[in-house]
Amino acid sequence: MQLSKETEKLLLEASRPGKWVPDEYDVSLGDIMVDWRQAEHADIGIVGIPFDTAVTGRRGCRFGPDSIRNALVFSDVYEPGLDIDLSRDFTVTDFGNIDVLVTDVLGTHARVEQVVTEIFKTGVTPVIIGGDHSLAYPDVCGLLNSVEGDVGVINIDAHLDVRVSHHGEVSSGTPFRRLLERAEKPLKPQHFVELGTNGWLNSRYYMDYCREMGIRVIPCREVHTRGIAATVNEALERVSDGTDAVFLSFDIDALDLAHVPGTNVPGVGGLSSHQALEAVWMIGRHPLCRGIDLVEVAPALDAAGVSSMMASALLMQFMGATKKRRGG
Ligand SMILES: [Mn+2]
Repeated sequence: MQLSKETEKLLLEASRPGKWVPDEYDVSLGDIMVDWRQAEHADIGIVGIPFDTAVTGRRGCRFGPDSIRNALVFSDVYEPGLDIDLSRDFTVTDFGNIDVLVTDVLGTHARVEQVVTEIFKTGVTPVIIGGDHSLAYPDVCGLLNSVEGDVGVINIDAHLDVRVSHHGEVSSGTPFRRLLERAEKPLKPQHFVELGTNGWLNSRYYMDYCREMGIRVIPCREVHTRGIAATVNEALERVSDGTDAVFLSFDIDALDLAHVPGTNVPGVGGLSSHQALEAVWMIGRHPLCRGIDLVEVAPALDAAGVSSMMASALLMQFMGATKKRRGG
């Protein structure tokens, strides 16, 4: 595969941890990864964005990509419940981490948009590891740049992330408003679903904004009441109606704080691990699904590394779903 020389310069090599248990029958993700420069094609392209400068509260998710990658490479490539084996007829590569500008949010977004656009154009399904949620803006722009028509987005998140701004600044609370109000090729409100909104963590002002725009918000309470399958199916129907591609933005704080303590604002009453895995499995298998970003894992705020392990499991689930989507 080839990226332009300018884009290649924006990618830094990620470190590769070694193997723990050398059981020849145990195949982990690290064993099957290929070098994208040598591969003709890949189904999945991992890319990290070590950037948390747009977080307004507790920072630390700039260390998410390497921590999650560390859990990912040790994950076995087979899941008995799904009966999916990623080591067969499936190619995973790692583009490394994007070379961010630590004190420059918009400059970093421009770099991310450039890299992600090119990755989408190769036909690879990107697995983007954040980093803070401001990055959903350049991630979705990358998809918008690479398809003719409209794009649908499901945001699984405890928060709405449609803030006006913090002092006029771009932040981890503003990405979806920026996409909805962007001058050129905006995200259409009817193609956007917020799922998992929960806790005493959101303002009525922003809920009213979503209602007035015609955005479907499925609060986590409704997910618990109606069930994950019914609510995710509804979300998929909406975001795929009249669009060419679907993107999943997954803020780890959508999970209950009992499952994920390692994030800026952990939420009470959030999704369980099982619900989150099922949601990713359903969305990743949809014929229009083109990629995922998983954001806001802050290892320094974590307990025993469980949040990174959870994030890794969700991304493995997404890869399994991608294999299924591609006929594997
Ligand atoms: Mn968020």
